[in-house]
Amino acid sequence: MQIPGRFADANADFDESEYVIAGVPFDRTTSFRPGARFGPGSIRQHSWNFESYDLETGVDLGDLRIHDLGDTEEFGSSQDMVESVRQELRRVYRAGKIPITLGGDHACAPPCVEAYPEDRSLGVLYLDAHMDFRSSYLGDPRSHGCSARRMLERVGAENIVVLGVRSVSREEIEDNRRIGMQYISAHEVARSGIQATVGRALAALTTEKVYVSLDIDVIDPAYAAGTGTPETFGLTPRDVKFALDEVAPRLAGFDIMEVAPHYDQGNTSALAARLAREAIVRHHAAHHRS
Ligand SMILES: [Mn+2]
Repeated sequence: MQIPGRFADANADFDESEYVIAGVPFDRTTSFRPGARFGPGSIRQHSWNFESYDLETGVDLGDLRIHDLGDTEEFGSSQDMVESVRQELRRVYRAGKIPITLGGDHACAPPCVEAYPEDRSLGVLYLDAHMDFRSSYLGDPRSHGCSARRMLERVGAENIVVLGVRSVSREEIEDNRRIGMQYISAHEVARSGIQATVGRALAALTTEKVYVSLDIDVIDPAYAAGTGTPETFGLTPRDVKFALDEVAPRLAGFDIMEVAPHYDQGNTSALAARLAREAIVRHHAAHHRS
């Protein structure tokens, strides 16, 4: 079988679509091992592994209006990438659609939030092993080590919660004593359970709409080794599924970043594809009850 280049079940054209897939094959700010630029293609390829019918909701992805924009153009600097992603996603939000962006390193995520209409408030659920709270990293304020900080500057400290973090520098923690970004560590998730911690995170986000940024490394490398900066003591795929299921009714947009497919046998790409489908199905089920 020849696997098509688009995301599975993305059969709608842009104008009629409700969900829009976009790939950002950019990984030039990767700090450890590279390869996330191959994430969008691999996630798309693995999306064809799954049935279009969803057991839990009864939703059939084949009935939904999903469009695949393809990849944003190849970029030079991180600033070029930021401009290009913003421009692409502004069009998606303006048309009232939900973008699902496939990275790319985590530097590709802040422009997805920055593109959201300025006159509307937005919460962010940031799922990541790392705090990504440096004001600048290796001379680049658009590095993937700064992504939560850039988003916070856009939405306000009260409107972002980091969940699953277990890696942070002293400087980030000290900066955050002053700034006050809310976070729940992976250790706290293990202690208190995913239900309680996701409940707390979503209660803290008081905006109607929530953007979800998923760095695949929030999941333990035992399940998701195909990533650039693996960190042990992570969440399980099921934990992340639970978080997505809970937040989906409020979903404004979603991204999956840092899938670097060459470090495993496709497991991480398949997981990412399945989680993208989960978010779509759950959002649809919450808003189109039959
Ligand atoms: Mn990370």
